[in-house]
Amino acid sequence: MKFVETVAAVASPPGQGAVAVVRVTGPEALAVGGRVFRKRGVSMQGGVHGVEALEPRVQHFGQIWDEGVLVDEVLLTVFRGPASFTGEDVVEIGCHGGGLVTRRVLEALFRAGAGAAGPGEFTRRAYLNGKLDLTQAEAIMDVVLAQSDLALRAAARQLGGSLGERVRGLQSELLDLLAHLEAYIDFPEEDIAPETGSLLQARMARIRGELEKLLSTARHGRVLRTGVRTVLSGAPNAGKSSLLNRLLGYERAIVSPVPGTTRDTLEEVVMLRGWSLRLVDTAGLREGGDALEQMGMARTLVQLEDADLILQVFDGQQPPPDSDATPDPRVLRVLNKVDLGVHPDWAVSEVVAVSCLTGEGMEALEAAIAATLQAGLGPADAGDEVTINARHQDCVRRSLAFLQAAEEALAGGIPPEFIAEEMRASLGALGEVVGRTDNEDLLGRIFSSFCIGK
Ligand SMILES: Nc1nc2c(ncn2[C@@H]2O[C@H](COP(=O)(O)OP(=O)(O)OP(=O)(O)O)[C@@H](O)[C@H]2O)c(=O)[nH]1
Ligand SMILES: [Mg+2]
Repeated sequence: MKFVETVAAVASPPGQGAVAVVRVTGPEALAVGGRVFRKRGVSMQGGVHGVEALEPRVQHFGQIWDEGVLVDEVLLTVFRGPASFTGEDVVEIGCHGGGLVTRRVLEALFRAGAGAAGPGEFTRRAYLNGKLDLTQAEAIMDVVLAQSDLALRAAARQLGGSLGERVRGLQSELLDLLAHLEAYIDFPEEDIAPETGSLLQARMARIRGELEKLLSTARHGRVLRTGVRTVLSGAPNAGKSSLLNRLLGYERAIVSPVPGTTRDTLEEVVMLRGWSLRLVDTAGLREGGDALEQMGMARTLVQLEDADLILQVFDGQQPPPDSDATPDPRVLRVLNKVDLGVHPDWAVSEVVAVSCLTGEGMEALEAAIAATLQAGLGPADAGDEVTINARHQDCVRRSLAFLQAAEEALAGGIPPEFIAEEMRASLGALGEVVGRTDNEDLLGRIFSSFCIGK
């Protein structure tokens, strides 16, 4: 894939800093760089050759000039394609990190022939030039946006290609299976390795299991990317807002002895034992209440549906509620106001007892939250575990559905060409995860493993 245009953009964030980075990529990158850069101790007549001749992957100290005016002293690095991030020739300029000076360097590059790069264009070029697969391209954004150590570690692993490898492994197994099926279709009379239907079935089931495993990481993936949706629920006045404030460490929500204080939901993010929690304070649920409170309660119910974790807050002075609905693994029961004493009907072993007033029990609550998350989402820092995002989830779901259809077709004695059709669709959907599906690949495999030319 060749891009005609050479483009430039500022790669560092806006605002002031010690340094900023301006990047140029494309076939003319070295020429463009050469028009604005003067290496220290080398005369200006160098021009294009001045940068062309520079040793790549080494920082060179020099100056940026624009229309005869000195703009800044910079460090310039040349990367020659394909050994660069984008796969094209790249020039990176580290200039001083001011808004104006950075803009001037960029303008100098524009005047020297570069166009403006679109959003994500460097990564897009890297992907289209085969430097990254789609999961790695996505991981770059995950690394940038990571809010917790765990999220960062997961993103870094994905950037390293862990998810891509796993998907390619499954693609390869599917291709193998497909190749066997194709051989049945094309040469039914040929004496190919007698794969029995049940053997094929077993291999399909194994791949299906792997796809299901991959799919099950979606929830953890979402939690890592956007935080654990943690909803504080409970009767009015139980102390939900007080607990939110305690966990945050400052008075964010209004707390009052009037039941029905919280009307609208309120969200804040807090880090807790490596997990990023998106805490949602809600309006307490009760019968009645005015119209506003009713609207608040409706919002509470929506929040409860989407929750990853529910901190159900009770007032320890009140007796436990009679009936308990079917236990929900997302729920952690928190008995609040223990400083005022606890009603004798509470089985204190089944709740985490705290006081939002004194802070008593907060350590135990944090430990219980971490343990609940661990139980529901698997170990937070699961070794080389991959986690998929919403897009991958969609692809894997479709892939799985086609594979299941193939399994059913096989079990139902449907002719192999129909089974192969489903398999190909399954493979296609899976391929969308990494962004490449390769028909050449399939052909190559059929030819090599079945010696068709003989
Ligand atoms: N003694 C004592 N009082 C508490 C504790 N936690 C909360 N309170 C008090 O209980 C009352 C209600 O607290 P809130 O945090 O507003 O309760 P809420 O669950 O958010 O109530 P709504 O928003 O009305 O649903 C306030 O007067 C708090 O000061 C506690 O641990 N001990
Ligand atoms: Mg409240």
